[in-house]
Amino acid sequence: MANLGEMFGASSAATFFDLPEAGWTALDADIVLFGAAGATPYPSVGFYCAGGPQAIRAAGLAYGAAFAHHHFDLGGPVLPPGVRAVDAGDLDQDPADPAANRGRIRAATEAILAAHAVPILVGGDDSLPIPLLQGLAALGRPLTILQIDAHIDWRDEVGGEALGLSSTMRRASEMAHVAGIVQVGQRGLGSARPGDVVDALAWGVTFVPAREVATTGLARAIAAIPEGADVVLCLDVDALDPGIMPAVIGRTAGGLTYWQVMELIEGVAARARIAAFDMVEFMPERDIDGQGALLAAQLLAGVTGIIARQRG
Ligand SMILES: [Mn+2]
Repeated sequence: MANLGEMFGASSAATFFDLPEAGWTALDADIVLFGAAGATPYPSVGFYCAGGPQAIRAAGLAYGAAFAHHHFDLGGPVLPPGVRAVDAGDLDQDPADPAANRGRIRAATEAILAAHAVPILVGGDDSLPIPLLQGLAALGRPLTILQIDAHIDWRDEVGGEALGLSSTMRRASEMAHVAGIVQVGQRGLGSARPGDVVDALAWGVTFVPAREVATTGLARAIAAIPEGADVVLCLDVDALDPGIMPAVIGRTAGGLTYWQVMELIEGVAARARIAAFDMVEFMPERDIDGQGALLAAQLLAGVTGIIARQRG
């Protein structure tokens, strides 16, 4: 079947946007994208987002051939002249060995920081950011997290597992190098109990629910990020409205639009430095006609472009 990528001359979907492949030794780039099928799965669901990185690479095929074209959402090419981005491939994750999975994500993050590049991790489920954030301790600077998600992920444990996808922000709050957390996009019912919200507020989280974004806008969320901070962007794609992002395990109406996510991240990038970005919870089996994968690829390209502009 003909597609846009073929029209522009794309050949394969081996890497994100047909970017150069990179190995883990001698990384030489400004931005390093990599994938992971999972980290710390709950036994009930396993690696349910394992196919995410490959589905998003395949959807990014159209962008690959057009990557040097003018991107109207960025006002120029995704990568300004001289800024290099590479795809280091997927880590070799095993659902039966979560400790080793976390170790590989930490080591990959540290290798990217050692190369003075910005890590972009594509999942995989929302347990991935825990070892990513642990690895980011190597930056040696306090971090502010901007979590964009329908859920707050402040459960202390689920079924005895403290490092799974519902505990990500609580574990982050316990890390000495995490100075602040801003969470945007909450709505409906999720795993959070009333006590989890109390704990998060007591810690100092700023919550900006999806309803506020829809009715009042993004100003309070952007202003909650300290000027000059080092920010980790943690994007769970279920933050987006399921009408445009159906490829998630639990669809909840009332989510964010493409422009709300882009303008939030642009607004943050105008006042702070993006230290890392993760995009998680893309579940190919729930996609509809590839629509969610295209949106995920479009957002990945857009945020890569925003980060690239800080490196140019
Ligand atoms: Mn979520």
